[in-house]
Amino acid sequence: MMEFSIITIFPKMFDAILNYGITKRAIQKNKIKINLWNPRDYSIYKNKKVDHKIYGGGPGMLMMFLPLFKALKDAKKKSKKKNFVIYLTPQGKKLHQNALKNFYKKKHLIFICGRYEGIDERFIDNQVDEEWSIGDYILTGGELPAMIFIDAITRTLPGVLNSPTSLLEESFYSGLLDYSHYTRPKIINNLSVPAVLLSGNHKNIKKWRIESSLKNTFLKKPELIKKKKLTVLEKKILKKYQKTLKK
Ligand code: 4FM
Repeated sequence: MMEFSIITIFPKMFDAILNYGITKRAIQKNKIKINLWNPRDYSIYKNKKVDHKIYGGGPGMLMMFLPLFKALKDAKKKSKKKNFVIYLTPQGKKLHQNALKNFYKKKHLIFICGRYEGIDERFIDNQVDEEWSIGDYILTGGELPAMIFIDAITRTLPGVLNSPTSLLEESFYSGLLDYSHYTRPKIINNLSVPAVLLSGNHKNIKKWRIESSLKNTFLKKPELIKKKKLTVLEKKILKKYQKTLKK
């Protein structure tokens, strides 16, 4: 079981992963546990204040050290497992499918979700193990990024998915985009499923999927083709496809 603790002033936002889909089932199956800690519950200040103006001036408010620190202390105390503290910020290392390897070995991940203009630097420097980002854009808080991390990590854990995807199989690792997929019905709005996929000929289906994967990559992310060392078969299929484009 992997444990996630989240320090957030908006714990109800996490209903989105607690109550739906595969993350909900992973909780029911004891694959993951999610604990929520609200810094507001730990504020010693008037009206349970957790933020304050920034020293030196300037617009906006910062989250204060003490409510975060007290919430973090309880989050650590409540679990016997070795913890690892992550602050979610656009300044962190960028999340990528490959980076998930860093996390699924950890027993207890603690996510710090900031709001307002940020958090006191002393908390980052002294309480946070690593800073991580979900991408180069600015959100209003770390809650959505925390949910994205938990969702992406959870689906890599053994026994969580119904049809386990070997990590090696996933298109990210092959260096190409996935092939196209179709389901019932065979014809809809006069559009049919490629005949080879209904033929039962597994050798031809395999070839079609390699071509589909190369075609999708060529059309949507051609830079990946240049980066990847193609096999002899892939080169042959790609050349054949590119000839059909010139005609
Ligand atoms: C972070 C807002 C801290 C306020 C944010 C505070 C983000 C990202 C992000 C916004 N986090 N990847 N992009 N956070 O925008 O991880 Cl206090």
